[in-house]
Amino acid sequence: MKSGFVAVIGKANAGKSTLVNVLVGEKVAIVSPKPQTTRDRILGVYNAEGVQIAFVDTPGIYKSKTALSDMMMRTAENSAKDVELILYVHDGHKGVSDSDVALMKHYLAFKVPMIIAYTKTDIMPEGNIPADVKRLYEEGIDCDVVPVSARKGKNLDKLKEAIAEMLPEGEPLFPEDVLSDKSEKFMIAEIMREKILLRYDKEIPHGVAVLVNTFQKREEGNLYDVDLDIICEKANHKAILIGRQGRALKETLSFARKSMEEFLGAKVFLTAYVKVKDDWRDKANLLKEYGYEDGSKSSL
Ligand SMILES: Nc1nc2c(ncn2[C@@H]2O[C@H](COP(=O)(O)OP(=O)(O)OP(=O)(O)O)[C@@H](O)[C@H]2O)c(=O)[nH]1
Ligand SMILES: [Mg+2]
Repeated sequence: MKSGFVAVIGKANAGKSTLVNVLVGEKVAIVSPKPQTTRDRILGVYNAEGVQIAFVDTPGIYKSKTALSDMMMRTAENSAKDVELILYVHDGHKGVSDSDVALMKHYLAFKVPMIIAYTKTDIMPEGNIPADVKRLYEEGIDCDVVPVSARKGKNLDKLKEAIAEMLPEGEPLFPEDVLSDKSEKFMIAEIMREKILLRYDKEIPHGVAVLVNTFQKREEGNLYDVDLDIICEKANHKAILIGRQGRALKETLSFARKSMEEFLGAKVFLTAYVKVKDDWRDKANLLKEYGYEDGSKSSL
């Protein structure tokens, strides 16, 4: 069979996690309209007759100046090494800029086979696609460009075929029932972070980490107890997160709980506390405590 690791790389907010989720057919990574949503390397496995594709979703490339961002950039960079293929995700509706070309060339220089998924074609004039593809070829970017829409599910079979074709013959890398390398507890923390990314603006969601203290199924009834800390980096962020009379937090927790219940297929009893850890994003010991460490495929 065809099998291999595929690093999913691209600028922040390009649509990498959305694409991985639809390709795998399950939500393995959270998604939001804000850049820097994904902070970890996340495995998502696609299985079909004669093919297994182990997608490695990564944090998007983004210029920012915290130790957390630096670590995220290293994670993306390391994930692109030691894989069978790089799937470079480009947000087609933004056109093609010089920085896109430079980044694509940077990854081509890894000497790993590469395919470009030119995504979000549902929100752009179709006529722009040939011109952009031509520009890429003229720039010397000599690899397959596959226009897709993750949102509308367009051309995904073609993309999977193009990927499978470039993978080597080999044994499956994971048993068929393994879809991700992340635990339910990890996804619970991520769902909380996703709802915070959707609800709050500016630096607030980027300065949040979620630490799950309790994740336990009760012996009776289909019910989980979840207790977590929402860590923010400034006292004024805490006030905004909680909101007047606690309303903002209550609403956000309610959205998160519903989403957790859907994910677990069970009732969730959710309690949460907002805590301040000054500038945790720049403190190595706290980054580690909250689970942010350099990731590469070899740690899968
Ligand atoms: N219209 C449209 N929107 C999309 C598509 N794919 C993703 N999006 C949207 O683009 C935004 C970013 O999507 P993500 O999947 O979180 O992007 P990402 O590349 O993983 O972002 P980071 O994790 O921050 O690097 C979200 O609002 C998605 O709903 C698509 O095919 N069409
Ligand atoms: Mg992402």
